[in-house]
Amino acid sequence: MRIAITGTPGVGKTTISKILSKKLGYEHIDITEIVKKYHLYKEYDEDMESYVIDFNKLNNFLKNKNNVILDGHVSHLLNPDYTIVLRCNPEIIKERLKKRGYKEKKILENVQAEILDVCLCESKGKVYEIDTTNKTPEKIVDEIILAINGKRERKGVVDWLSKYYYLL
Ligand code: DAT
Repeated sequence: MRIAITGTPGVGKTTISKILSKKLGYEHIDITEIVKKYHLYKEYDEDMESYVIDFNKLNNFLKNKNNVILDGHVSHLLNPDYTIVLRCNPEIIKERLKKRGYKEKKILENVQAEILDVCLCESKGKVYEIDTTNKTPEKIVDEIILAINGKRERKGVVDWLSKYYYLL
């Protein structure tokens, strides 16, 4: 079983993945970390201050991995059996990314991606979407475990667009 924990940067993927992997006894794989560590990228994009992932290399690295939590904003593209899409109020994401020291342009791109449901729209197969806003990590993890056990699928739990369209 490969579980993808996806969502816009700042939504809480790593926080949730760490707790979830412990509870399920799965290996936690932080995609951003392994891409850097094992040079699974094509180049560094100075403008976006991020690595351009080489998906051939990344998929090859992951090919024999089983019972894993894939933690990253592209994890839904890595052939998971189940995809959890975390959502969070764009204003909260904005504050978290500011604290992380992201530059304005990168913050805006990510806030807009959250408003436009980018990770959700890209997710295929079994997908379960959760609005994490004002929920504790423990509560979110419990909800994920219930969803996985019940093989639940759900899409369309938030509508940021009608409230935050002016940020686009
Ligand atoms: P991501 O991995 O999606 O980039 P993260 O797990 O690093 O996000 O979380 C970003 C910040 O938000 C970090 O300081 C922890 C905090 N956070 C994450 N989930 C939270 C939650 N459910 N409630 C409150 N704070 C949370």
